[in-house]
Amino acid sequence: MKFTLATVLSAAALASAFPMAEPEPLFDERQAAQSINDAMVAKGKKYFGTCSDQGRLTTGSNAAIIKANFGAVTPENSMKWDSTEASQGKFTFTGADYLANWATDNGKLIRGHTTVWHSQLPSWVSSIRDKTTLTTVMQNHINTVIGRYKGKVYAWDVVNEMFDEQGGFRSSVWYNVLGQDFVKIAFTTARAADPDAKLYINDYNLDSASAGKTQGMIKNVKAWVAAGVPIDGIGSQGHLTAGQGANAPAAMAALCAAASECAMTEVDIQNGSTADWTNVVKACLGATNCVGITVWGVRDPDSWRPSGNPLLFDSSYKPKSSYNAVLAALQ
Ligand code: 9MR
Repeated sequence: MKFTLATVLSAAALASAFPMAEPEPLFDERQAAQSINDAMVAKGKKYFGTCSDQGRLTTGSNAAIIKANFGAVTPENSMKWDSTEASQGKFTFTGADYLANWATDNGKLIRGHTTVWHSQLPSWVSSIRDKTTLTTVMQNHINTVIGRYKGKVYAWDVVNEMFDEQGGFRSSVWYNVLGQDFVKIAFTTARAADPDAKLYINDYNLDSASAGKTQGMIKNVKAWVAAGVPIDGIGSQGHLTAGQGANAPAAMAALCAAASECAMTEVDIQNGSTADWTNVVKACLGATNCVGITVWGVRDPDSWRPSGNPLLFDSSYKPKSSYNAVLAALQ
């Protein structure tokens, strides 16, 4: 067809009458020069991952980017207690199944997140005051959620964010009602529910080796493991601010020495420099039992804290200098 002014004008009229939805990518475009997951695996690690969920995976270029550049996904919210068991005994797995099926169909590892946490916890759980009831509720939740994905999940964050900033135990329904026994109950139940999954204790602000919280994690994990609690790994979330990358290698060295394996599980860096990102990569490469790094999202505006552009892709889904710094540090 020959384009005349009339055809162009009528196309414009059509477009304004029927505004198009955001176009889906037609093919798995290669958004970045090279996959950071491939580079990570070439270094002997298991994955370079990110978090996602159904809403993101069906929007823009997220799915294409994850397919091409990442090797593992963590459900950002869909496997949490308030998503899976909002009312007692009534389990819903729509979002969780979507994420798990997407990962399986696309050959991505899954980091399950998370079963025992004080946050995103329905009030029917946090108001329980009886030990036996709370134990049964916890066991049933772990059995049902971890059991559903048995054999499909590489690692589970079984217990999340249980320490306070001094390295003591955070006040939560779990600790207040059950004492530190809740850790043993959670991990033994999780082990039985999926014997092949690596079981993690996960926390934030473990970003310097000398911090009280880091030392509390190390001391307690050593004691629990010595007492037979089946903890396989320590997860350091890694929600960092500019400059904090410098402490990451020593922090990971200390944490990784306390468990069979370790990982950086939710990394983002507000106003992170390329040096910060290089140091994060060095932190995992430097610990032989660090199995992988997960960043907490794909694109800056989709981060839980978008100010400070903390991720590896910009609002146009273009890889940033942070992505290229990660790639360079892996080469
Ligand atoms: O990124 C998650 C955000 O979408 C949720 O609103 C928020 C609710 O608590 O949880 C965010 O993810 C958190 C993760 O599950 C645990 N560590 C801290 C993360 C950032 O808050």
